Amino acid sequence: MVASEQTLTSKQLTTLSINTIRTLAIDAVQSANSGHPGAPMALAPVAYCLWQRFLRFDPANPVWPNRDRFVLSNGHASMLLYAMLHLAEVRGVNPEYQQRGEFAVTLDDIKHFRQIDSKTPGHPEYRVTAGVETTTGPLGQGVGNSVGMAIAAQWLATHFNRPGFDIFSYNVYAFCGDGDMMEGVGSEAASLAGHLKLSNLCWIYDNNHISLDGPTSESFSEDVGQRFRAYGWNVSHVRDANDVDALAQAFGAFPQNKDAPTLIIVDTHIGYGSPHKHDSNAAHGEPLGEEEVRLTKKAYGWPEDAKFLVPDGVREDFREGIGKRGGALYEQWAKLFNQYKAKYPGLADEINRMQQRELPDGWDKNLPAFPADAKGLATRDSSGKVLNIMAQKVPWLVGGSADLSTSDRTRLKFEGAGDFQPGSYGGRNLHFGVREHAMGSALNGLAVSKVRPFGGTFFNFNDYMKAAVRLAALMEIPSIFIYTHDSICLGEDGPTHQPIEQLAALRAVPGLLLFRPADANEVVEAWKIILQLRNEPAVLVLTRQAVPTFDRSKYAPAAGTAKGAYILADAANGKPDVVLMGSGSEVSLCVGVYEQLKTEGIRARVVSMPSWDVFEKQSEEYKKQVLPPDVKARVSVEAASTFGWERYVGAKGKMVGMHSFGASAPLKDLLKKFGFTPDKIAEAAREAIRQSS
Ligand SMILES: Cc1ncc(C[n+]2csc(CCOP(=O)(O)OP(=O)(O)O)c2C)c(N)n1
Ligand SMILES: [Mg+2]
Repeated sequence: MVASEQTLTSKQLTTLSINTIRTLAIDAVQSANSGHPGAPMALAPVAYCLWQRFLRFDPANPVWPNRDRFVLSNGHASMLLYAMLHLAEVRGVNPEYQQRGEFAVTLDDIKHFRQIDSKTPGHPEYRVTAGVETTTGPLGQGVGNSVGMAIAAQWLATHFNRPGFDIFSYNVYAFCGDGDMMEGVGSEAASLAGHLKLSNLCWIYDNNHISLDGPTSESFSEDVGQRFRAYGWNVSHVRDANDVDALAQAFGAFPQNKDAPTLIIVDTHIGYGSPHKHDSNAAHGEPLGEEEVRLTKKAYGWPEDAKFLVPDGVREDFREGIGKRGGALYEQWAKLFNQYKAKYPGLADEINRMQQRELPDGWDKNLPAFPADAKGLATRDSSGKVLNIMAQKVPWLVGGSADLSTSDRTRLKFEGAGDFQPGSYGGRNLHFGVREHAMGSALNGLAVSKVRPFGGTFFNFNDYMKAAVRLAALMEIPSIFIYTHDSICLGEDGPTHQPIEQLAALRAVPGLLLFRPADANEVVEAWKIILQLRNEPAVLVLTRQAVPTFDRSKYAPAAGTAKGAYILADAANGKPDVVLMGSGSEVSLCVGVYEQLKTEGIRARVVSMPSWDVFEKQSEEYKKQVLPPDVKARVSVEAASTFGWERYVGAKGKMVGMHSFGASAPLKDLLKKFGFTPDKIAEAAREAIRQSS
């Protein structure tokens, strides 16, 4: 129904705006000849009702720290979000969060849905499009992120709010579908949110009984509402997605619940309005096709030939709704924040630094320098010490473990660190329970909320949360993943717990910075680099067993860690016969062999390589200095898959590494069985020299 603005009742205007969202989605998907129109068509009234009447979001200030967060966890419905961002006239921001006055999503962007370099990629991507709060598409991640966002909101409120100054009071809304409900990470996240009683969290479930393969009755038959009640959620049900008043009632009831998250189950028909809406394939996962586009538009009372039409009155409707309401809310907050700044300058300064991902002054004061020690200590232990010192300087460094904090040393133990639990949302120790995937996803939600998150588990269990680690890299957000028990050297727990290919897998993730420090002082240096990251996630890979602390008066300073790889010990004349290289616990083995070879008159060099990723960023000149091209005799030593070391050892080199899943045994027996002994490594060095000469 398109009529002139003057003649429209408010109900008619609502329908007109909702149908504009729908037809923009239909036209964009048709024009791209790819994408999912069905979910946006069905969810348009739900998004409209939430944004126009409830969402506390100022389109002119999409990075306002106290805005409500909207997450589209069913990211395949991306056109719904793009249509909302366009119609609400949300403004663009650059990576420094400066606003440039332009629109986040123009009509032209919508016409270029899914095209190269557009603001409208196939799935919503954080940092590509202003107003997209997190990257979604891998189902379950968005809802997982939303739990981290809700944790962040509670933590921020408790840390920063003062009487009369509710600086942080925002809610987190996530749209989700059957896929999000079926994915394990969604269930883990829901269970955690229920335990934590995150009453600022509202999921809206698109209950359409269909997923890509067909009706969900083929694969999914539990009572979702009952499941969430059992998790401790408050559950409500809206029987018709087109009943905007019923939706408004459900959204209105959400903030009344003070001690539980809310799930609103909304019954919908995918591809609402299309003539084949009950056909499982129509409007689902593919464009409608020109003929059906016409028929659908006809059913909406739309001009059948109009494309990308935004009828008169629709933009005004959004300006009058979310525009006016959101703008006024922001103005109120800005006034309040000015008074807060005058009264609590220190706290206001913290908020500003967090938004820019800056650190407090003096954040790197009091860092330890570990004295040389042949016995040494486990890098998990030095990391735990450094983390506890740094966390006292950076109040918004918050994190926890997937039930292994006593092992992975992520526990913050200083006075006042506290536990994040219902009723103590200022605590800085998060307890994720045995939920690695939800932990990873929640950490990313915390990171986009500008709280600086870390999370720990055993390295092998990175596999359980890899999808979230990968997304942190894609999103360019500084989540910190701490993994201990980093090799077969963990010992008796055996092959089920011994990581082999994890280093190779994570080194292959673009933009992810992995550090496997060799001793306590490399741990300090790694943490210094990690804490300063703003756009990259980091992985810290740490030992269970003690490793020697090198005598840095004899060997090179640990500051070389900042270059990713550095010459730790060198041939007297700087012209080595052989280069020994490795990371983590195997570097001390290399140093031992270096000393042994010296007594035989063989000049070796030891290169400690805590981070391939950082090393790769160095100049060609530096790289050649560390690994001289004319020295072909090279040996890598790492108690992990050798996959990838070829690039550093070259055709004539040798690789000492793992080719199986390890074994359950005491450390010394494992080292012997798998060849991580000075003799074997020295033998490899001699052979490399022979082969290359
Ligand atoms: C982890 C993951 N697995 C598979 C997919 C592929 N996929 C995209 S949409 C979809 C169907 C999801 O069904 P539902 O959440 O009910 O959304 P609806 O089809 O109802 O819009 C699938 C399987 C995905 N995006 N993410
Ligand atoms: Mg579905």
